[in-house]
Parts: sequence; structure tokens; C-alpha cells
Amino acid sequence: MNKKWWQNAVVYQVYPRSFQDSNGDGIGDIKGIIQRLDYLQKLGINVIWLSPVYQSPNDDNGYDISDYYNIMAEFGTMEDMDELIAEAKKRNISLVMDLVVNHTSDEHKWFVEAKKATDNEYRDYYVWRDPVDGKAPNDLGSVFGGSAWEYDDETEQYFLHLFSKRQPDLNWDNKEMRYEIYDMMNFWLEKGIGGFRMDVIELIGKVPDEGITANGPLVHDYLQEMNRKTFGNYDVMTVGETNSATIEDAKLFSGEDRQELSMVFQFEHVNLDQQPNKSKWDLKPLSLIELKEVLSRWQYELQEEGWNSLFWNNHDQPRIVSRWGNDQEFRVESAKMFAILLHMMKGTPYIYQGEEIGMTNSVITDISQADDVETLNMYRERIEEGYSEKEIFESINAKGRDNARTPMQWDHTAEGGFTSGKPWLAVNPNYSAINVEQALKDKESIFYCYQKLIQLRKEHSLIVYGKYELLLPDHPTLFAYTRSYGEEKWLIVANFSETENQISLSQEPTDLKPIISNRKVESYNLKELILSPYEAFVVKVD
Ligand code: TEU
Ligand code: CA
Repeated sequence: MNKKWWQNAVVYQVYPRSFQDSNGDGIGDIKGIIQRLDYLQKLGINVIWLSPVYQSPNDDNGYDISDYYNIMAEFGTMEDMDELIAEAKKRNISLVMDLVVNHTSDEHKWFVEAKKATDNEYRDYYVWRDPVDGKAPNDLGSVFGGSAWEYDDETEQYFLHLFSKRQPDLNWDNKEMRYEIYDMMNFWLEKGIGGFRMDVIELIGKVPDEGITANGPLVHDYLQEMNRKTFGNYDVMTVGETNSATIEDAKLFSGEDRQELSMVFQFEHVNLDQQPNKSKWDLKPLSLIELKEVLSRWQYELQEEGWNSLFWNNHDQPRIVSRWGNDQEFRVESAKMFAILLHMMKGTPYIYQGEEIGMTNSVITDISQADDVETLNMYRERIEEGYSEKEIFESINAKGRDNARTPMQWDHTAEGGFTSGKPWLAVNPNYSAINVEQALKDKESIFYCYQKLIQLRKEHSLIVYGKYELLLPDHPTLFAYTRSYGEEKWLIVANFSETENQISLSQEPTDLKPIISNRKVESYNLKELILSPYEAFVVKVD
């Protein structure tokens, strides 16, 4: 495999609305991000993935774009954006932009035009169909609930929206539209960005008449064309968001000789706590054995071909420490355990803002406290279907997207230092204890564990390129694996539980000093290992 700069990188995701407000309007902005670059440099990351900052009416917090060439007024100006790119570059941080091109906002000028008449020159940029027997063309559903088809009274046709009604799907079969997207991508690439994170990119080859959404027959042709016309001419990284990708799909999207993407996000592991064939709201406890199986399969299968993206969190997922750890008694230990487990795997790690200080899910008790369109739609639907409020809130508090979107907790002052005004979404009340200021003061904080993991990655090719091997696949509470590179071998062990665990991993007693550990342990004896709750460590065994 040819080595690539982004294989060595650690990416940090910024959700701009909630990162840092610079002018007191309660909304994070680009100037705010610039103020915090030194912090990110201290953490050691090399890439920022910036969730959308383009002009948008915010039906889906920026994932509904009305102008790809302009910045959302609340976030700042194009000058601010240019300054952010330049200031980040000074700190050796490159900026990956979110690319949302499966759909636009209904306020995008193309859609405003397209809606005017069936013969409008932009009509075919979107997906329109005649009614069938006075109803929607078929029963395709939207990810955010309800039908994926919305009727337009004026022109008497339905348009497709796989997400909210205000996010009409683009028609990728239209070549003019595709080329306009490529021009737009080149506009951004010319600014010197570090690449793109591609929103639901597996959907662009959809064939709605056949009920095909992900992985349509032309998705790879479109990505290869996009690669040739845009980012393939730059040394940048691309990561596709592919919610339903199997390993075989991932190899097609990210195989080295495929000329498509650098890597994709797979979601198999974060779907393990939902009931099979049901929605994310239908909860089920995680089985560690399944988690190990899924993550290890991706590790093994992409060892020679393709490349893994490693993540626990993003702006759509609940906070990992609350989800599968213990965000009370063992918050620090479990947060560090997740960090160690993930950053020692093969692939490019992604950190979601606040993860590095162990931010937790927030709890809501009334629907007026929710913001996210997905949650609000689900609430309406389930109330109608007769679910109890109690059940609904259990789902929202476990899985709702607002959990990860509460403002970044910078210090102990009002609103966690996020804003001098009233935040757009309530700050988690635990900000006085959990915040960056506190984390930087405490040498044993979660922050310094992440910093050390990132530093280790810079020093050891083993972490980037070493071969992965799972140990103890059937053990219900221990997650252990090795990484080997040349003559060298490291062992990673984590106690994924709240109780003490004992195990013997060696015939002979050992006296190994940890490369990193989340407990104050001088040395590890693998013959008689005693692991405290959530204990995780790395030792060199060869
Ligand atoms: O997410 C794609 C997607 O399918 C998510 O809606 C995901 O399934 C859901 O959040 C799980 O609850 C991307 C973006 O990351 C998301 O924020 C957008 O809302 C969505 O696309 C539409 O652009
Ligand atoms: Ca602001």
C-alpha cells in the first residue's frame, strides 16, 4: 500500500453552531473557531472536519444548503472562512469541508427555479414524478419519518426528499447539475482546503422508482467522475458517509486503485444497540462480543485494501461515554478506555468536539427542550402511534442527536464560556465540573490521554500500519488485541465493564511498563492480570 498523509492524521470534528460563540448571539461562529485553534493545536490534531457553514435556512442545522458559495450569516463571512483556512494552516491543521450534495435546501436558487414550472431549465436538477392514482409514486420513506415524496400543488407533481421536506434530493443523472457541483468543489479546493467529508454520498446513485436509495448502479461512476474533475487533482483526503456500507462496498469506495474516496465511515458498530430491522429509537443493550466481532471484521478486511475511519462519535450519535461507558462514577476511566481502544486500531481516528474532555449526554424531560428535526418528527409520529411519553423520552435521551450538539464546555463561567449571551441549545448543566479549563489543569485528565495517544501515533508507525489481531473473541467483558509491525508487537487490553476482571495472558510472569494506561500502574504482569473497572492499557510485548 502506498502511504498517504491522511493515514497518519487525526481528525477533529467541529460542529460550528456549538463550538464557540464570539459575538454573544448564542450561536457558535467562524471567528470563535479561530480563537480556539491554539487549543486544537495543543491537542495535536492535524485535520479539522468542519460541519456545514454554508448559507442555509437551518431546517437541518446546515445540512440543508441554500448557497454553496456563501457562508451562513450567523457563522460569519467568506473573509472569516479564508482567515480560518490560513490560521489553521499556520498551525499545520488542514480543513476538511462538509460536502452535502445529495440534496439542497428548498431555498436553493435551483429548487426555487425548478418549482416554477415543469419546463423550467432547473426542473430536472431534482427528482419529480407524477402522482400514481392520485397518490405518491411509491412508498419510499424519508430517513426523518413519513413519505419521501412531497406533493407540489403548483406543478402537480411530487418531488423526492430522502431527508426533511425542506431537503429536496438532487438528480445526479443530470449532467449539468453534476458539473455545477464539480465547479463548486473546485472553488473550495482552490482555497486550499484539505478535502471533503461527503454527506450520505452512497445515496447519489438512487433509483427511486425501484426503491433503490443507497448503492445505486451509478454511484461509483459518479464518484470516479467527481474524483477526476475535482479532488483527484489535489493532495487531499475524502471521507464518504456511507450509512449502509458493507465491507465489500467500502472496498469499492476506498480501494486504492478505484480512484474514488480515501475512506468511508461505516456504521455497523454504532447500530449494535438497536433492535434488528427496527429504527435507532428501538433500544437494545450492547453486546461486547458483537462489538468486537464487527470492529475486528472491519480491521481484518481492510488490512490490505481500503482504509478504516475510526469513530465513536459525531453530531448524529450520542456521546460514547454515556452510551456504552459510565458517565458518573467511571466517567474519566471509561472515556479514556474508549480513546485507547479506538486510537490503537488501524485507520484514521476521528474525535468529535467535547469527546476529548469526556462531555456527556444531556437529559431532557419536555419536547420543548429538543431542537433536532429528526427527534421532533419521531416524537410527533410516536405520540400518534400511541407510545407513552416515558418510552419516547427514553429513546430521545439515549439516541437523540441533540445529545452531542449541546455547546462545547470551555470553562466554569456562565454557559460554560461558550457564549456571553443565551445559547441556541442549552449547555449541559455539568459544565462547571466538566470543561476544558479544568481538563487542562489536571494532568490526569481525559484531554491529556487523547493528547498522548495523538503524540504516540506521530512517533510509532506501528500504530498507523501495524497488523491487527483480536484476542479473546468470546470473552464477555475484555477487549484485547495486538498490533504488529516488523519485529515489534504491542498488546492492547481493556476491561469493558464496571467490575474487576482477572485473566492470564502469558505463561511467564512479566514486568511491563505501560506505553499508556488509564490507571496509575507502574508495570503489568500478564500472567496474573487484575484489571480494575474500565482499566485499559498498552504494553510492548515483542
Ligand atoms: O446523516 C445521514 C443520516 O442518514 C443520518 O440522518 C443518520 O442516519 C441519522 O442521524 C441517525 O439518526 C447526514 C448528516 O450527518 C446528518 O446530520 C444530516 O441530517 C443528514 O445527513 C442529511 O443531510
Ligand atoms: Ca455568534
